[in-house]
Amino acid sequence: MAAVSQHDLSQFTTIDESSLERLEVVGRGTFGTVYKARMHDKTVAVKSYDAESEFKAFTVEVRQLSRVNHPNIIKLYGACASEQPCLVMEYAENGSLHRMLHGKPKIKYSASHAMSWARQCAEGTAYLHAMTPKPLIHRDLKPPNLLLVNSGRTLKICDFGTVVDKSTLMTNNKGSAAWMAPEVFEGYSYTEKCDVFSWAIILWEVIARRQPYKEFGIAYSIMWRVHMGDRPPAIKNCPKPIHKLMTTCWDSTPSNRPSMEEVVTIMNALCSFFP
Ligand code: ACK
Repeated sequence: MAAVSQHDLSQFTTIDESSLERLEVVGRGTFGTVYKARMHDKTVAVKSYDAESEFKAFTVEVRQLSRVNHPNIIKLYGACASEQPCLVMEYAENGSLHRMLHGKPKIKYSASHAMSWARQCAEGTAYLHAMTPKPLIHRDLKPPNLLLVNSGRTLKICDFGTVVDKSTLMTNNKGSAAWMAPEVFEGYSYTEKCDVFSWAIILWEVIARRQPYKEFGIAYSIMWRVHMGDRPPAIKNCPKPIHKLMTTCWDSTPSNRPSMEEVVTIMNALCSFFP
């Protein structure tokens, strides 16, 4: 792979590969392999980009992550500009929300935890959408990209390889079918409202404790069903305001969905009922 030039990394802290001691692989993101590592006295996560095809995602991820600073977004410490580029970020000791929701053995959690994760995801995303001069759109919000720290209480959005600013014309299929807004895979240009759609599926998932559309199988059948108007089934005993929020946020028409800022306001009010 072509080495990343110092020019590409000029705005970020560059980290010398020799200061990293890789301990174990913890998983694979949409792009790159993630390792647990030591950097001096600190435990960090190192994301290595293995293939030339992932190089663009690396530069996107480093550029976007270095611009953001929010308690619900994973912190970037720096990047290595070596033959095999990598980025060094905060280590999330409690793994992903996906593992928390669907890992084995099943972990019990309360409705207030579920609501708090969804609220924190909304807070981090609303921050991205409020970035100036242009909103940032994550485009791949889903539980594997939501990490947990602080004994699972604090949620942090990661995997910024697909983030774009709003001026970029976006008609390609980034993201993952079950959380993807229909306008994205239908090939229309899309806005930050695509993140609101993904967020609604996440809200359903944390409350239902099920994986969305598991029964539909492959990505194409999910896209077809969502295009035809299918959505995850109503959750038994789900409080009406939560059901209403979910269904408005996954409306087929993006302009009918609330903004992420409005979602945060609604979630703050709803969370007060789940102490
Ligand atoms: O559920 P996990 O262990 O948590 O598996 C996924 C995998 O890598 C692909 O994203 C894990 N992961 C990603 N970034 C980090 C991080 N900063 N700290 C700890 N684990 C991470 C994630």
